[in-house]
Amino acid sequence: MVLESLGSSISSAVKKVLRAPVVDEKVVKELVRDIQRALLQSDVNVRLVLDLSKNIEKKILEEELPPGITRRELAVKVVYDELVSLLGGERPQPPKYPKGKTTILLLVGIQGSGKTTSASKLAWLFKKQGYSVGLVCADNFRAGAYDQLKQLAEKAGVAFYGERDAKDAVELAVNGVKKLKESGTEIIIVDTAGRHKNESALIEEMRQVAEAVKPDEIILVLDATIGQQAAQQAEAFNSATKIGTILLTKLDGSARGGGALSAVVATKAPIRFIGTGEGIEEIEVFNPKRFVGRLLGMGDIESLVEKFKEAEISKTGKDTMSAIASGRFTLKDLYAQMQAMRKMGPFSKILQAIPGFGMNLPKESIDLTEEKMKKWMVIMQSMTEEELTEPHIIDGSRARRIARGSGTTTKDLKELLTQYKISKKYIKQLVKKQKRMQGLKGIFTAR
Ligand SMILES: Nc1nc2c(ncn2[C@@H]2O[C@H](COP(=O)(O)OP(=O)(O)OP(=O)(O)O)[C@@H](O)[C@H]2O)c(=O)[nH]1
Ligand SMILES: [Mg+2]
Repeated sequence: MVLESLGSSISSAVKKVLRAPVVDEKVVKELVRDIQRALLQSDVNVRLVLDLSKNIEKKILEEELPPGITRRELAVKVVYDELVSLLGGERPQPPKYPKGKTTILLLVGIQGSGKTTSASKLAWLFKKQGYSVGLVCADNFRAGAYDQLKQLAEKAGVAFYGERDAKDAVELAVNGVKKLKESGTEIIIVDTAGRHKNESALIEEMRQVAEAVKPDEIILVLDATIGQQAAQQAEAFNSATKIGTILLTKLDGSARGGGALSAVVATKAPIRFIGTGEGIEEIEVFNPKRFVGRLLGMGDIESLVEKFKEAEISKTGKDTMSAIASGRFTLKDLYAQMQAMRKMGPFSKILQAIPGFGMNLPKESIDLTEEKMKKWMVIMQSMTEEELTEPHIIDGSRARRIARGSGTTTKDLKELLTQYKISKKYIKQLVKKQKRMQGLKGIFTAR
Protein backbone atom coordinates (compact mmCIF):
# COMPACT_ATOMS: atom_id res chain seq x y z
CA MET A 1 0.00 0.00 0.00
CA VAL A 2 1.23 3.44 -0.87
CA LEU A 3 1.14 5.64 2.14
CA GLU A 4 -0.39 8.88 1.02
CA SER A 5 -0.30 12.08 2.97
CA LEU A 6 -3.45 13.00 4.81
CA GLY A 7 -3.99 15.87 2.43
CA SER A 8 -3.80 13.80 -0.71
CA SER A 9 -6.03 11.01 0.59
CA ILE A 10 -8.70 13.52 1.53
CA SER A 11 -8.22 15.16 -1.81
CA SER A 12 -8.83 11.88 -3.64
CA ALA A 13 -11.90 11.21 -1.50
CA VAL A 14 -13.33 14.54 -2.58
CA LYS A 15 -12.44 13.89 -6.21
CA LYS A 16 -14.55 10.71 -6.02
CA VAL A 17 -17.51 12.85 -5.08
CA LEU A 18 -16.79 15.21 -7.93
CA ARG A 19 -16.77 12.32 -10.38
CA ALA A 20 -19.88 10.53 -9.07
CA PRO A 21 -22.82 10.81 -11.47
CA VAL A 22 -25.17 11.60 -8.60
CA VAL A 23 -24.35 12.53 -5.07
CA ASP A 24 -26.68 10.42 -2.98
CA GLU A 25 -26.46 9.05 0.52
CA LYS A 26 -24.25 6.20 -0.61
CA VAL A 27 -21.68 8.53 -2.14
CA VAL A 28 -21.69 10.74 0.94
CA LYS A 29 -21.26 7.76 3.26
CA GLU A 30 -18.33 6.60 1.19
CA LEU A 31 -16.78 10.05 1.33
CA VAL A 32 -17.11 10.06 5.09
CA ARG A 33 -15.60 6.58 5.34
CA ASP A 34 -12.68 7.63 3.13
CA ILE A 35 -12.05 10.65 5.29
CA GLN A 36 -12.24 8.56 8.46
CA ARG A 37 -9.75 6.10 7.04
CA ALA A 38 -7.41 8.89 5.99
CA LEU A 39 -7.53 10.47 9.42
CA LEU A 40 -7.11 7.21 11.29
CA GLN A 41 -4.13 6.28 9.14
CA SER A 42 -2.59 9.56 10.15
CA ASP A 43 -3.03 8.59 13.78
CA VAL A 44 -5.60 11.23 14.43
CA ASN A 45 -7.37 10.66 17.72
CA VAL A 46 -10.33 8.29 17.23
CA ARG A 47 -12.74 10.52 19.11
CA LEU A 48 -11.79 13.49 16.92
CA VAL A 49 -12.17 11.39 13.77
CA LEU A 50 -15.66 10.29 14.75
CA ASP A 51 -16.77 13.76 15.71
CA LEU A 52 -15.36 15.33 12.59
CA SER A 53 -16.75 12.75 10.20
CA LYS A 54 -20.15 12.61 11.87
CA ASN A 55 -20.28 16.35 11.58
CA ILE A 56 -19.41 16.23 7.90
CA GLU A 57 -22.00 13.55 7.15
CA LYS A 58 -24.74 15.33 9.03
CA LYS A 59 -24.06 18.63 7.35
CA ILE A 60 -24.02 17.17 3.85
CA LEU A 61 -27.08 14.97 4.23
CA GLU A 62 -29.30 17.03 6.46
CA GLU A 63 -28.62 20.61 5.59
CA GLU A 64 -31.28 22.12 3.40
CA LEU A 65 -29.84 23.01 0.03
CA PRO A 66 -29.77 26.71 -0.59
CA PRO A 67 -31.40 27.54 -3.90
CA GLY A 68 -29.00 26.96 -6.73
CA ILE A 69 -26.61 24.81 -4.73
CA THR A 70 -26.22 21.14 -5.47
CA ARG A 71 -25.63 18.39 -2.93
CA ARG A 72 -22.28 17.79 -4.62
CA GLU A 73 -21.31 21.40 -4.18
CA LEU A 74 -22.43 21.25 -0.60
CA ALA A 75 -20.36 18.11 -0.01
CA VAL A 76 -17.20 19.72 -1.30
CA LYS A 77 -17.94 22.90 0.58
CA VAL A 78 -18.50 21.08 3.88
CA VAL A 79 -15.21 19.19 3.63
CA TYR A 80 -13.48 22.37 2.58
CA ASP A 81 -14.96 24.29 5.52
CA GLU A 82 -13.99 21.59 8.02
CA LEU A 83 -10.40 21.52 6.75
CA VAL A 84 -10.18 25.29 6.78
CA SER A 85 -11.37 25.39 10.36
CA LEU A 86 -8.95 22.60 11.30
CA LEU A 87 -6.17 24.79 9.91
CA GLY A 88 -7.18 27.84 11.84
CA GLY A 89 -10.29 29.21 10.22
CA GLU A 90 -11.15 31.99 7.85
CA ARG A 91 -8.58 34.70 8.17
CA PRO A 92 -4.83 34.59 7.96
CA GLN A 93 -3.44 35.34 11.40
CA PRO A 94 -0.15 37.18 11.45
CA PRO A 95 1.55 36.94 14.84
CA LYS A 96 1.81 39.98 17.03
CA TYR A 97 4.87 40.22 19.24
CA PRO A 98 5.22 42.90 21.90
CA LYS A 99 7.23 46.02 21.15
CA GLY A 100 9.95 47.10 23.54
CA LYS A 101 10.40 43.58 24.93
CA THR A 102 12.45 40.63 23.79
CA THR A 103 10.77 37.74 22.05
CA ILE A 104 12.85 34.66 21.32
CA LEU A 105 11.94 32.46 18.38
CA LEU A 106 13.65 29.12 17.98
CA LEU A 107 13.62 27.47 14.58
CA VAL A 108 13.85 23.68 14.47
CA GLY A 109 13.56 21.15 11.68
CA ILE A 110 15.45 18.47 9.84
CA GLN A 111 18.32 19.10 7.47
CA GLY A 112 17.47 21.10 4.40
CA SER A 113 13.93 21.90 5.48
CA GLY A 114 14.70 25.59 5.06
CA LYS A 115 15.48 26.80 8.58
CA THR A 116 18.28 29.19 7.71
CA THR A 117 16.45 30.66 4.73
CA SER A 118 13.26 31.02 6.76
CA ALA A 119 15.11 32.60 9.69
CA SER A 120 16.31 35.36 7.39
CA LYS A 121 12.87 35.74 5.80
CA LEU A 122 11.27 36.19 9.20
CA ALA A 123 14.00 38.66 10.16
CA TRP A 124 13.37 40.65 7.00
CA LEU A 125 9.60 40.63 7.56
CA PHE A 126 9.71 41.67 11.21
CA LYS A 127 12.24 44.37 10.47
CA LYS A 128 9.87 45.72 7.83
CA GLN A 129 7.18 45.79 10.51
CA GLY A 130 9.37 48.03 12.61
CA TYR A 131 10.91 45.60 15.08
CA SER A 132 14.59 45.48 15.86
CA VAL A 133 15.64 41.99 14.89
CA GLY A 134 18.67 39.77 15.40
CA LEU A 135 19.68 36.39 14.02
CA VAL A 136 21.60 33.83 16.03
CA CYS A 137 23.48 31.05 14.32
CA ALA A 138 23.31 28.07 16.67
CA ASP A 139 24.40 25.66 13.97
CA ASN A 140 27.92 24.38 14.63
CA PHE A 141 27.24 21.22 12.68
CA ARG A 142 27.43 22.31 9.08
CA ALA A 143 30.63 24.06 8.00
CA GLY A 144 29.03 26.78 5.93
CA ALA A 145 26.25 27.59 8.37
CA TYR A 146 27.93 30.60 9.92
CA ASP A 147 28.70 32.34 6.65
CA GLN A 148 25.31 31.52 5.17
CA LEU A 149 23.37 33.15 7.99
CA LYS A 150 25.80 36.05 8.31
CA GLN A 151 25.30 36.93 4.66
CA LEU A 152 21.53 36.60 4.93
CA ALA A 153 21.50 38.80 8.02
CA GLU A 154 23.32 41.48 6.03
CA LYS A 155 20.81 41.14 3.24
CA ALA A 156 17.92 41.53 5.66
CA GLY A 157 19.70 44.38 7.39
CA VAL A 158 19.49 42.85 10.86
CA ALA A 159 21.92 42.07 13.68
CA PHE A 160 23.82 38.79 13.68
CA TYR A 161 25.51 36.65 16.27
CA GLY A 162 27.63 33.62 15.50
CA GLU A 163 30.89 31.94 16.49
CA ARG A 164 33.09 30.24 14.01
CA ASP A 165 34.26 26.81 15.21
CA ALA A 166 32.09 26.77 18.32
CA LYS A 167 32.16 23.47 20.14
CA ASP A 168 28.78 23.40 21.77
CA ALA A 169 25.47 24.32 20.12
CA VAL A 170 23.72 24.96 23.41
CA GLU A 171 26.40 27.37 24.60
CA LEU A 172 26.40 29.05 21.22
CA ALA A 173 22.66 29.64 21.35
CA VAL A 174 22.78 30.94 24.90
CA ASN A 175 25.64 33.35 24.12
CA GLY A 176 23.84 34.70 21.06
CA VAL A 177 20.55 35.28 22.81
CA LYS A 178 22.30 36.93 25.77
CA LYS A 179 24.31 39.25 23.55
CA LEU A 180 21.38 40.36 21.40
CA LYS A 181 19.10 40.75 24.37
CA GLU A 182 21.62 43.04 26.02
CA SER A 183 21.61 45.27 22.98
CA GLY A 184 17.84 45.59 23.22
CA THR A 185 16.83 43.43 20.26
CA GLU A 186 13.08 42.90 20.17
CA ILE A 187 12.90 39.74 18.14
CA ILE A 188 15.72 37.23 18.38
CA ILE A 189 15.57 34.40 15.89
CA VAL A 190 17.70 31.36 16.66
CA ASP A 191 18.63 29.20 13.69
CA THR A 192 19.59 25.65 14.63
CA ALA A 193 21.33 22.76 12.92
CA GLY A 194 19.76 19.93 10.96
CA ARG A 195 21.01 16.38 10.63
CA HIS A 196 21.07 13.82 7.93
CA LYS A 197 21.34 10.73 9.98
CA ASN A 198 21.33 10.35 13.69
CA GLU A 199 18.10 12.20 14.16
CA SER A 200 17.75 11.24 17.79
CA ALA A 201 20.93 13.24 18.49
CA LEU A 202 19.37 16.20 16.71
CA ILE A 203 16.18 15.94 18.70
CA GLU A 204 18.18 15.75 21.93
CA GLU A 205 20.20 18.80 20.94
CA MET A 206 16.99 20.71 20.25
CA ARG A 207 15.65 19.75 23.64
CA GLN A 208 18.77 21.07 25.31
CA VAL A 209 18.86 24.27 23.28
CA ALA A 210 15.20 24.93 24.05
CA GLU A 211 15.78 24.30 27.74
CA ALA A 212 18.73 26.69 27.86
CA VAL A 213 17.33 29.46 25.67
CA LYS A 214 13.72 29.31 26.87
CA PRO A 215 12.19 30.52 23.64
CA ASP A 216 8.80 32.23 23.57
CA GLU A 217 7.90 30.23 20.51
CA ILE A 218 9.37 27.19 18.84
CA ILE A 219 8.78 27.20 15.12
CA LEU A 220 8.90 23.90 13.28
CA VAL A 221 10.21 24.44 9.76
CA LEU A 222 8.64 21.88 7.50
CA ASP A 223 9.36 21.17 3.86
CA ALA A 224 6.05 21.02 1.97
CA THR A 225 7.40 18.39 -0.39
CA ILE A 226 7.97 15.61 2.13
CA GLY A 227 4.43 14.23 2.34
CA GLN A 228 3.60 11.70 4.98
CA GLN A 229 6.96 11.92 6.77
CA ALA A 230 5.76 15.26 8.03
CA ALA A 231 3.67 13.66 10.76
CA GLN A 232 6.58 11.63 12.16
CA GLN A 233 8.94 14.57 12.05
CA ALA A 234 6.46 16.86 13.69
CA GLU A 235 5.76 14.32 16.39
CA ALA A 236 9.43 13.69 17.11
CA PHE A 237 10.21 17.38 17.55
CA ASN A 238 7.00 18.02 19.41
CA SER A 239 7.72 15.37 22.01
CA ALA A 240 11.10 16.92 22.78
CA THR A 241 10.22 20.58 22.51
CA LYS A 242 6.66 21.80 22.39
CA ILE A 243 6.10 23.13 18.88
CA GLY A 244 4.31 26.47 18.91
CA THR A 245 3.80 27.16 15.24
CA ILE A 246 4.71 25.69 11.88
CA LEU A 247 6.42 27.38 8.97
CA LEU A 248 5.83 25.54 5.73
CA THR A 249 8.53 25.97 3.09
CA LYS A 250 8.81 25.30 -0.63
CA LEU A 251 5.18 25.85 -1.46
CA ASP A 252 6.28 27.58 -4.63
CA GLY A 253 6.79 24.25 -6.38
CA SER A 254 4.21 21.67 -7.26
CA ALA A 255 3.86 20.41 -3.70
CA ARG A 256 0.46 20.80 -2.18
CA GLY A 257 1.75 20.46 1.34
CA GLY A 258 -0.65 17.71 2.35
CA GLY A 259 1.80 16.48 4.94
CA ALA A 260 1.40 19.75 6.77
CA LEU A 261 -2.12 18.80 7.64
CA SER A 262 -0.82 15.72 9.46
CA ALA A 263 1.77 17.86 11.19
CA VAL A 264 -0.88 20.30 12.35
CA VAL A 265 -2.99 17.46 13.64
CA ALA A 266 0.01 15.82 15.35
CA THR A 267 1.27 18.95 17.07
CA LYS A 268 -1.93 20.98 17.34
CA ALA A 269 0.28 23.87 16.27
CA PRO A 270 -1.04 26.27 13.64
CA ILE A 271 0.77 27.08 10.42
CA ARG A 272 1.68 30.74 10.54
CA PHE A 273 3.90 31.36 7.54
CA ILE A 274 4.71 29.77 4.23
CA GLY A 275 7.85 30.02 2.14
CA THR A 276 7.27 30.56 -1.55
CA GLY A 277 10.76 30.80 -2.98
CA GLU A 278 14.45 31.03 -2.23
CA GLY A 279 14.51 34.82 -2.00
CA ILE A 280 14.47 36.63 1.30
CA GLU A 281 11.16 38.34 0.53
CA GLU A 282 9.39 35.16 -0.48
CA ILE A 283 7.42 34.61 2.69
CA GLU A 284 3.67 34.95 3.20
CA VAL A 285 1.26 34.78 6.08
CA PHE A 286 -0.48 31.43 5.87
CA ASN A 287 -3.97 31.59 4.38
CA PRO A 288 -6.00 28.47 5.31
CA LYS A 289 -8.60 28.97 2.56
CA ARG A 290 -6.09 29.24 -0.22
CA PHE A 291 -4.10 26.35 1.18
CA VAL A 292 -7.08 23.99 1.42
CA GLY A 293 -8.21 24.94 -2.08
CA ARG A 294 -4.80 23.94 -3.36
CA LEU A 295 -4.68 20.85 -1.17
CA LEU A 296 -7.94 19.59 -2.62
CA GLY A 297 -6.49 20.23 -6.04
CA MET A 298 -8.98 22.92 -6.81
CA GLY A 299 -6.66 25.86 -7.02
CA ASP A 300 -9.40 28.29 -6.45
CA ILE A 301 -12.44 26.90 -4.70
CA GLU A 302 -14.47 29.97 -5.56
CA SER A 303 -14.31 29.17 -9.23
CA LEU A 304 -15.39 25.62 -8.55
CA VAL A 305 -18.36 26.77 -6.53
CA GLU A 306 -19.09 29.21 -9.34
CA LYS A 307 -18.95 26.42 -11.88
CA PHE A 308 -21.41 24.26 -10.01
CA LYS A 309 -23.70 27.22 -9.69
CA GLU A 310 -23.65 27.81 -13.42
CA ALA A 311 -24.52 24.20 -14.06
CA GLU A 312 -27.33 24.35 -11.59
CA ILE A 313 -28.66 27.55 -13.09
CA SER A 314 -28.84 26.19 -16.59
CA LYS A 315 -30.75 23.25 -15.16
CA THR A 316 -33.20 25.40 -13.23
CA GLY A 317 -33.39 27.59 -16.29
CA LYS A 318 -34.86 24.67 -18.18
CA ASP A 319 -37.24 23.81 -15.37
CA THR A 320 -38.30 27.41 -15.22
CA MET A 321 -38.98 27.42 -18.93
CA SER A 322 -41.34 24.52 -18.70
CA ALA A 323 -42.95 25.98 -15.59
CA ILE A 324 -43.57 29.20 -17.41
CA ALA A 325 -44.81 27.50 -20.54
CA SER A 326 -47.44 25.75 -18.46
CA GLY A 327 -48.38 28.99 -16.77
CA ARG A 328 -47.01 27.86 -13.41
CA PHE A 329 -44.52 30.38 -12.08
CA THR A 330 -43.40 30.29 -8.47
CA LEU A 331 -41.05 32.40 -6.41
CA LYS A 332 -38.49 29.68 -6.92
CA ASP A 333 -38.60 30.28 -10.63
CA LEU A 334 -38.27 33.98 -10.03
CA TYR A 335 -35.25 33.35 -7.82
CA ALA A 336 -33.58 31.12 -10.39
CA GLN A 337 -34.19 33.73 -13.04
CA MET A 338 -32.76 36.51 -10.93
CA GLN A 339 -29.74 34.42 -10.15
CA ALA A 340 -29.16 33.61 -13.79
CA MET A 341 -29.79 37.16 -14.87
CA ARG A 342 -27.38 38.62 -12.36
CA LYS A 343 -24.58 36.84 -14.12
CA MET A 344 -25.55 38.38 -17.41
CA GLY A 345 -24.35 41.85 -16.75
CA PRO A 346 -25.92 45.22 -17.35
CA PHE A 347 -28.85 45.69 -15.10
CA SER A 348 -31.01 47.42 -17.69
CA LYS A 349 -30.79 44.28 -19.79
CA ILE A 350 -31.77 42.12 -16.84
CA LEU A 351 -34.84 44.23 -16.30
CA GLN A 352 -35.90 43.80 -19.85
CA ALA A 353 -35.35 40.09 -19.67
CA ILE A 354 -37.61 39.35 -16.71
CA PRO A 355 -41.18 39.49 -17.90
CA GLY A 356 -43.11 42.20 -16.17
CA PHE A 357 -40.14 43.77 -14.47
CA GLY A 358 -39.59 47.34 -15.45
CA MET A 359 -42.18 47.06 -18.14
CA ASN A 360 -45.46 47.25 -16.34
CA LEU A 361 -44.21 49.77 -13.87
CA PRO A 362 -43.43 53.40 -14.36
CA LYS A 363 -39.69 53.71 -14.12
CA GLU A 364 -39.71 56.28 -11.36
CA SER A 365 -42.11 54.33 -9.15
CA ILE A 366 -39.67 51.60 -8.52
CA ASP A 367 -36.02 52.08 -8.08
CA LEU A 368 -34.94 48.65 -9.10
CA THR A 369 -31.28 48.43 -8.45
CA GLU A 370 -28.84 45.63 -8.12
CA GLU A 371 -29.11 46.26 -4.39
CA LYS A 372 -32.82 45.59 -4.41
CA MET A 373 -32.48 42.43 -6.41
CA LYS A 374 -29.93 41.17 -3.91
CA LYS A 375 -32.30 42.03 -1.09
CA TRP A 376 -35.13 40.12 -2.71
CA MET A 377 -32.93 37.10 -3.20
CA VAL A 378 -32.02 37.17 0.46
CA ILE A 379 -35.69 37.40 1.37
CA MET A 380 -36.45 34.37 -0.77
CA GLN A 381 -33.61 32.48 0.89
CA SER A 382 -35.42 32.93 4.18
CA MET A 383 -38.61 31.35 2.92
CA THR A 384 -39.58 27.74 3.31
CA GLU A 385 -40.04 25.47 0.33
CA GLU A 386 -43.79 25.75 0.80
CA GLU A 387 -43.76 29.52 0.85
CA LEU A 388 -41.68 29.64 -2.28
CA THR A 389 -44.02 27.44 -4.24
CA GLU A 390 -47.28 28.69 -2.68
CA PRO A 391 -46.61 32.35 -1.87
CA HIS A 392 -50.30 32.99 -1.13
CA ILE A 393 -49.89 31.21 2.22
CA ILE A 394 -47.64 34.00 3.48
CA ASP A 395 -49.71 35.67 6.19
CA GLY A 396 -48.77 38.29 8.72
CA SER A 397 -46.85 36.06 11.10
CA ARG A 398 -44.99 34.33 8.28
CA ALA A 399 -44.16 37.71 6.80
CA ARG A 400 -42.69 38.87 10.08
CA ARG A 401 -40.62 35.70 10.41
CA ILE A 402 -39.28 36.00 6.88
CA ALA A 403 -38.42 39.66 7.34
CA ARG A 404 -36.66 38.92 10.60
CA GLY A 405 -34.79 35.97 9.14
CA SER A 406 -33.54 37.98 6.19
CA GLY A 407 -32.81 41.18 8.06
CA THR A 408 -35.36 43.09 6.00
CA THR A 409 -38.79 44.58 6.65
CA THR A 410 -42.27 43.29 5.85
CA LYS A 411 -42.52 46.27 3.52
CA ASP A 412 -39.61 44.87 1.49
CA LEU A 413 -41.33 41.51 1.41
CA LYS A 414 -44.58 43.09 0.28
CA GLU A 415 -42.78 44.85 -2.51
CA LEU A 416 -41.24 41.60 -3.67
CA LEU A 417 -44.59 39.82 -3.60
CA THR A 418 -46.18 42.63 -5.58
CA GLN A 419 -43.48 42.32 -8.19
CA TYR A 420 -43.93 38.59 -8.26
CA LYS A 421 -47.66 38.95 -8.87
CA ILE A 422 -47.10 41.40 -11.69
CA SER A 423 -44.55 39.03 -13.25
CA LYS A 424 -46.87 36.10 -12.92
CA LYS A 425 -49.78 37.96 -14.46
CA TYR A 426 -47.61 39.15 -17.28
CA ILE A 427 -46.34 35.65 -17.93
CA LYS A 428 -49.85 34.27 -18.07
CA GLN A 429 -50.76 36.81 -20.72
CA LEU A 430 -47.55 36.10 -22.54
CA VAL A 431 -48.15 32.38 -22.54
CA LYS A 432 -51.65 32.86 -23.84
CA LYS A 433 -50.59 35.23 -26.57
CA GLN A 434 -47.60 33.32 -27.75
CA LYS A 435 -48.81 29.83 -27.24
CA ARG A 436 -48.00 28.73 -30.70
CA MET A 437 -44.84 30.67 -30.99
CA GLN A 438 -41.46 29.31 -30.04
CA GLY A 439 -39.94 32.70 -29.41
CA LEU A 440 -40.60 32.49 -25.70
CA LYS A 441 -37.37 30.75 -24.99
CA GLY A 442 -35.38 33.56 -26.50
CA ILE A 443 -36.55 35.93 -23.81
CA PHE A 444 -35.05 33.86 -21.06
CA THR A 445 -31.87 32.76 -22.63
CA ALA A 446 -30.91 36.17 -23.93
CA ARG A 447 -27.16 36.49 -23.56
N1 LIG B 1 11.95 26.99 -3.68
C1 LIG B 1 12.17 27.18 -2.40
N2 LIG B 1 13.34 26.83 -1.86
C2 LIG B 1 13.53 27.04 -0.54
C3 LIG B 1 12.54 27.60 0.29
N3 LIG B 1 13.02 27.65 1.54
C4 LIG B 1 14.28 27.16 1.48
N4 LIG B 1 14.60 26.78 0.22
C5 LIG B 1 15.84 26.17 -0.27
O1 LIG B 1 16.08 24.95 0.42
C6 LIG B 1 17.46 24.72 0.56
C7 LIG B 1 17.79 24.47 2.01
O2 LIG B 1 17.52 25.66 2.74
P1 LIG B 1 18.23 26.02 4.13
O3 LIG B 1 17.59 27.24 4.62
O4 LIG B 1 19.69 26.04 3.98
O5 LIG B 1 17.79 24.77 4.97
P2 LIG B 1 18.21 24.40 6.46
O6 LIG B 1 17.04 23.78 7.11
O7 LIG B 1 18.80 25.57 7.12
O8 LIG B 1 19.31 23.30 6.20
P3 LIG B 1 20.41 22.79 7.27
O9 LIG B 1 20.98 23.97 7.92
O10 LIG B 1 21.42 22.03 6.46
O11 LIG B 1 19.70 21.89 8.19
C8 LIG B 1 18.15 25.96 0.00
O12 LIG B 1 18.56 25.68 -1.31
C9 LIG B 1 17.05 27.02 0.00
O13 LIG B 1 17.26 27.96 -1.01
C10 LIG B 1 11.26 27.94 -0.31
O14 LIG B 1 10.32 28.43 0.33
N5 LIG B 1 11.15 27.71 -1.65
MG1 LIG C 1 20.61 25.86 8.12
